Amino acid sequence: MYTRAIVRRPGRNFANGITTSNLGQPDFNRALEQHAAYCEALIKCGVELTVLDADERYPDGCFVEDTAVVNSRVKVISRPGAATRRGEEEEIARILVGFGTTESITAPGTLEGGDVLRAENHYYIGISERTNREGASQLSAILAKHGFTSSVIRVEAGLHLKSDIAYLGNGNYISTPVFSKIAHPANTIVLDPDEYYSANCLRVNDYLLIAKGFPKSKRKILELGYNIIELDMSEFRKMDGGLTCLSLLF
Ligand code: CIR
Repeated sequence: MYTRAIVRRPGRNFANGITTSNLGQPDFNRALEQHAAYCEALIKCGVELTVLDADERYPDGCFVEDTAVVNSRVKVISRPGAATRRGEEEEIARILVGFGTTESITAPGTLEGGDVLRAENHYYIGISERTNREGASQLSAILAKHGFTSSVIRVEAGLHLKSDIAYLGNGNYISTPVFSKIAHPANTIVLDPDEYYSANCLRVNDYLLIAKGFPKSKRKILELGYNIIELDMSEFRKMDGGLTCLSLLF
Protein backbone atom coordinates (compact mmCIF):
# COMPACT_ATOMS: atom_id res chain seq x y z
CA MET A 1 0.00 0.00 0.00
CA TYR A 2 1.19 3.49 -0.77
CA THR A 3 0.67 5.97 2.03
CA ARG A 4 2.31 9.09 0.62
CA ALA A 5 2.86 10.98 -2.61
CA ILE A 6 4.99 13.95 -3.53
CA VAL A 7 3.84 16.15 -6.42
CA ARG A 8 4.88 19.54 -7.79
CA ARG A 9 2.56 22.00 -9.48
CA PRO A 10 3.43 23.02 -13.03
CA GLY A 11 4.97 26.48 -13.37
CA ARG A 12 3.95 29.33 -15.67
CA ASN A 13 6.84 28.44 -17.98
CA PHE A 14 5.68 24.81 -18.24
CA ALA A 15 5.47 25.20 -22.05
CA ASN A 16 9.25 25.79 -22.17
CA GLY A 17 10.00 22.20 -21.11
CA ILE A 18 11.31 19.50 -23.41
CA THR A 19 8.86 17.96 -25.84
CA THR A 20 8.79 15.87 -28.99
CA SER A 21 5.01 15.48 -29.15
CA ASN A 22 4.06 18.01 -31.84
CA LEU A 23 0.70 18.45 -30.15
CA GLY A 24 0.96 22.22 -29.72
CA GLN A 25 1.47 24.53 -26.75
CA PRO A 26 -0.03 23.42 -23.45
CA ASP A 27 -2.54 25.74 -21.81
CA PHE A 28 -1.25 26.66 -18.35
CA ASN A 29 -4.64 27.03 -16.66
CA ARG A 30 -5.87 23.73 -18.05
CA ALA A 31 -2.65 22.11 -16.88
CA LEU A 32 -3.28 23.45 -13.37
CA GLU A 33 -6.84 22.09 -13.42
CA GLN A 34 -5.66 18.70 -14.64
CA HIS A 35 -2.97 18.67 -11.97
CA ALA A 36 -5.53 19.46 -9.29
CA ALA A 37 -7.75 16.60 -10.52
CA TYR A 38 -4.72 14.29 -10.39
CA CYS A 39 -4.04 15.33 -6.78
CA GLU A 40 -7.68 14.69 -5.85
CA ALA A 41 -7.48 11.24 -7.41
CA LEU A 42 -4.40 10.40 -5.33
CA ILE A 43 -6.21 11.50 -2.19
CA LYS A 44 -9.15 9.29 -3.14
CA CYS A 45 -6.66 6.41 -3.40
CA GLY A 46 -5.77 7.01 0.24
CA VAL A 47 -2.37 8.68 0.11
CA GLU A 48 -1.22 11.74 2.01
CA LEU A 49 0.01 14.38 -0.39
CA THR A 50 3.00 16.69 -0.21
CA VAL A 51 2.31 19.38 -2.81
CA LEU A 52 5.36 21.42 -3.78
CA ASP A 53 5.06 24.84 -5.33
CA ALA A 54 6.13 25.29 -8.90
CA ASP A 55 9.84 25.98 -9.35
CA GLU A 56 10.24 28.22 -12.39
CA ARG A 57 13.92 27.35 -12.71
CA TYR A 58 12.76 24.01 -14.06
CA PRO A 59 9.95 24.04 -16.65
CA ASP A 60 9.75 20.24 -16.47
CA GLY A 61 9.76 20.24 -12.67
CA CYS A 62 6.20 18.93 -12.28
CA PHE A 63 7.41 15.58 -13.65
CA VAL A 64 8.79 14.62 -10.23
CA GLU A 65 8.87 10.91 -11.01
CA ASP A 66 12.14 11.41 -12.86
CA THR A 67 13.97 12.78 -9.82
CA ALA A 68 13.97 9.64 -7.66
CA VAL A 69 13.13 5.95 -7.42
CA VAL A 70 11.29 5.40 -4.17
CA ASN A 71 9.86 2.52 -2.21
CA SER A 72 9.22 1.86 1.45
CA ARG A 73 12.80 0.60 2.03
CA VAL A 74 14.95 3.13 0.17
CA LYS A 75 14.71 6.42 -1.71
CA VAL A 76 17.24 6.69 -4.55
CA ILE A 77 17.87 10.23 -5.76
CA SER A 78 18.36 10.19 -9.50
CA ARG A 79 20.66 12.18 -11.74
CA PRO A 80 18.55 13.32 -14.70
CA GLY A 81 19.99 12.70 -18.15
CA ALA A 82 18.43 15.85 -19.62
CA ALA A 83 20.78 18.78 -18.95
CA THR A 84 17.94 21.25 -18.38
CA ARG A 85 16.48 18.97 -15.70
CA ARG A 86 19.68 18.46 -13.72
CA GLY A 87 19.15 20.05 -10.31
CA GLU A 88 15.44 19.22 -10.02
CA GLU A 89 16.46 16.34 -7.78
CA GLU A 90 18.08 18.59 -5.15
CA GLU A 91 14.92 19.78 -3.40
CA ILE A 92 13.36 16.35 -3.74
CA ALA A 93 16.44 14.90 -2.01
CA ARG A 94 16.01 17.31 0.92
CA ILE A 95 12.39 16.22 1.31
CA LEU A 96 13.02 12.49 0.95
CA VAL A 97 15.66 12.51 3.69
CA GLY A 98 12.78 13.02 6.09
CA PHE A 99 11.22 9.74 4.99
CA GLY A 100 14.02 7.22 5.55
CA THR A 101 17.18 5.90 3.96
CA THR A 102 18.33 7.76 0.87
CA GLU A 103 21.00 6.91 -1.69
CA SER A 104 22.07 8.75 -4.83
CA ILE A 105 23.00 8.05 -8.42
CA THR A 106 26.35 9.72 -9.05
CA ALA A 107 28.29 10.89 -12.15
CA PRO A 108 28.91 9.60 -14.72
CA GLY A 109 25.65 7.73 -14.11
CA THR A 110 22.41 9.23 -15.34
CA LEU A 111 18.99 7.91 -14.46
CA GLU A 112 15.41 9.18 -14.70
CA GLY A 113 12.62 7.53 -12.73
CA GLY A 114 10.46 7.28 -15.85
CA ASP A 115 12.80 4.52 -16.98
CA VAL A 116 12.24 2.41 -13.89
CA LEU A 117 9.31 0.02 -13.75
CA ARG A 118 8.53 -1.88 -10.58
CA ALA A 119 6.62 -5.16 -10.74
CA GLU A 120 6.26 -6.54 -7.20
CA ASN A 121 9.86 -6.90 -5.94
CA HIS A 122 11.52 -6.77 -9.35
CA TYR A 123 12.59 -3.63 -11.16
CA TYR A 124 13.04 -3.24 -14.92
CA ILE A 125 15.52 -0.47 -15.67
CA GLY A 126 15.38 1.05 -19.14
CA ILE A 127 18.52 2.22 -20.88
CA SER A 128 17.41 5.25 -22.86
CA GLU A 129 18.60 8.66 -23.97
CA ARG A 130 18.11 9.73 -20.33
CA THR A 131 19.34 6.69 -18.40
CA ASN A 132 22.76 5.21 -19.11
CA ARG A 133 24.27 1.82 -18.25
CA GLU A 134 26.27 3.28 -15.37
CA GLY A 135 23.12 4.82 -13.83
CA ALA A 136 21.28 1.55 -14.27
CA SER A 137 24.02 -0.49 -12.65
CA GLN A 138 24.28 1.89 -9.69
CA LEU A 139 20.53 1.63 -9.17
CA SER A 140 20.61 -2.13 -9.53
CA ALA A 141 23.33 -2.41 -6.84
CA ILE A 142 21.41 -0.15 -4.46
CA LEU A 143 18.16 -2.05 -4.97
CA ALA A 144 19.94 -5.39 -4.39
CA LYS A 145 21.15 -4.14 -0.99
CA HIS A 146 17.52 -3.57 -0.09
CA GLY A 147 16.26 -6.94 -1.25
CA PHE A 148 15.02 -6.16 -4.77
CA THR A 149 16.00 -7.88 -8.00
CA SER A 150 16.39 -5.96 -11.25
CA SER A 151 17.09 -6.36 -14.93
CA VAL A 152 18.03 -3.97 -17.68
CA ILE A 153 16.04 -3.43 -20.86
CA ARG A 154 16.84 -1.27 -23.87
CA VAL A 155 14.39 1.58 -24.67
CA GLU A 156 14.70 1.84 -28.45
CA ALA A 157 11.84 4.24 -29.08
CA GLY A 158 9.86 6.64 -26.94
CA LEU A 159 11.10 8.82 -24.13
CA HIS A 160 11.17 6.52 -21.13
CA LEU A 161 10.50 2.84 -20.46
CA LYS A 162 7.23 3.74 -18.73
CA SER A 163 6.06 5.73 -21.75
CA ASP A 164 5.43 2.25 -23.17
CA ILE A 165 4.58 -0.14 -20.37
CA ALA A 166 2.95 -0.24 -16.94
CA TYR A 167 2.53 -2.93 -14.33
CA LEU A 168 -1.07 -3.01 -13.21
CA GLY A 169 -0.67 -5.33 -10.24
CA ASN A 170 -2.04 -8.91 -10.00
CA GLY A 171 0.55 -10.06 -12.57
CA ASN A 172 -0.94 -7.89 -15.35
CA TYR A 173 0.82 -5.44 -17.66
CA ILE A 174 -0.29 -2.99 -20.31
CA SER A 175 2.19 -2.34 -23.08
CA THR A 176 2.97 -1.30 -26.61
CA PRO A 177 4.02 -4.33 -28.69
CA VAL A 178 7.74 -3.67 -28.31
CA PHE A 179 7.79 -4.29 -24.53
CA SER A 180 5.05 -6.89 -24.36
CA LYS A 181 7.73 -9.59 -24.15
CA ILE A 182 8.45 -8.53 -20.54
CA ALA A 183 5.42 -10.43 -19.32
CA HIS A 184 3.52 -13.53 -20.32
CA PRO A 185 1.30 -12.61 -23.30
CA ALA A 186 -1.75 -13.91 -21.47
CA ASN A 187 -1.18 -11.29 -18.78
CA THR A 188 -0.50 -8.32 -21.04
CA ILE A 189 -2.86 -5.86 -22.67
CA VAL A 190 -1.07 -5.06 -25.93
CA LEU A 191 -2.08 -1.66 -27.26
CA ASP A 192 -3.10 -0.60 -30.73
CA PRO A 193 -0.94 2.13 -32.32
CA ASP A 194 -3.63 4.78 -31.93
CA GLU A 195 -3.74 4.19 -28.17
CA TYR A 196 -0.06 3.89 -27.24
CA TYR A 197 -0.26 6.87 -24.89
CA SER A 198 -2.57 4.88 -22.61
CA ALA A 199 0.31 2.54 -21.71
CA ASN A 200 1.24 5.01 -19.02
CA CYS A 201 -1.24 4.21 -16.30
CA LEU A 202 -0.74 4.26 -12.57
CA ARG A 203 -1.87 1.73 -9.99
CA VAL A 204 -2.39 3.35 -6.60
CA ASN A 205 -3.75 1.03 -3.93
CA ASP A 206 -7.31 -0.03 -4.89
CA TYR A 207 -7.51 2.11 -8.02
CA LEU A 208 -5.94 2.27 -11.44
CA LEU A 209 -5.52 5.79 -12.81
CA ILE A 210 -5.85 5.84 -16.59
CA ALA A 211 -5.69 8.59 -19.20
CA LYS A 212 -9.04 9.69 -20.59
CA GLY A 213 -9.83 9.20 -24.26
CA PHE A 214 -8.56 5.69 -25.02
CA PRO A 215 -11.70 3.55 -25.30
CA LYS A 216 -10.11 0.28 -26.47
CA SER A 217 -7.62 0.17 -23.67
CA LYS A 218 -10.25 1.26 -21.14
CA ARG A 219 -12.51 -1.62 -22.16
CA LYS A 220 -9.71 -4.16 -21.77
CA ILE A 221 -8.73 -2.76 -18.38
CA LEU A 222 -12.31 -2.89 -17.15
CA GLU A 223 -12.57 -6.51 -18.33
CA LEU A 224 -9.72 -7.31 -15.93
CA GLY A 225 -11.81 -5.95 -13.08
CA TYR A 226 -9.86 -2.84 -12.05
CA ASN A 227 -11.51 0.16 -10.36
CA ILE A 228 -10.48 2.96 -12.64
CA ILE A 229 -10.19 6.71 -12.27
CA GLU A 230 -10.01 8.43 -15.66
CA LEU A 231 -8.05 11.66 -15.87
CA ASP A 232 -7.69 14.15 -18.68
CA MET A 233 -3.96 14.38 -19.36
CA SER A 234 -4.05 16.43 -22.57
CA GLU A 235 -1.81 19.29 -21.39
CA PHE A 236 0.84 17.04 -19.85
CA ARG A 237 0.81 14.84 -22.95
CA LYS A 238 1.78 17.89 -25.00
CA MET A 239 4.97 17.96 -22.92
CA ASP A 240 5.60 14.19 -23.24
CA GLY A 241 4.34 13.56 -19.70
CA GLY A 242 1.87 11.05 -18.35
CA LEU A 243 0.24 9.81 -15.17
CA THR A 244 3.26 8.17 -13.57
CA CYS A 245 5.47 11.21 -14.22
CA LEU A 246 3.53 13.50 -11.91
CA SER A 247 4.21 11.82 -8.58
CA LEU A 248 6.60 9.96 -6.33
CA LEU A 249 4.67 7.29 -4.44
CA PHE A 250 5.82 5.27 -1.45
C1 CIR B 1 10.91 15.59 -20.35
O1 CIR B 1 11.11 15.49 -21.57
O2 CIR B 1 11.76 15.33 -19.52
C2 CIR B 1 9.56 16.08 -19.89
N1 CIR B 1 9.04 17.04 -20.81
C3 CIR B 1 8.59 14.93 -19.73
C4 CIR B 1 9.00 13.97 -18.67
C5 CIR B 1 8.02 12.87 -18.51
N2 CIR B 1 8.40 12.04 -17.41
C6 CIR B 1 8.19 10.74 -17.36
O3 CIR B 1 7.78 10.13 -18.34
N3 CIR B 1 8.55 10.13 -16.27
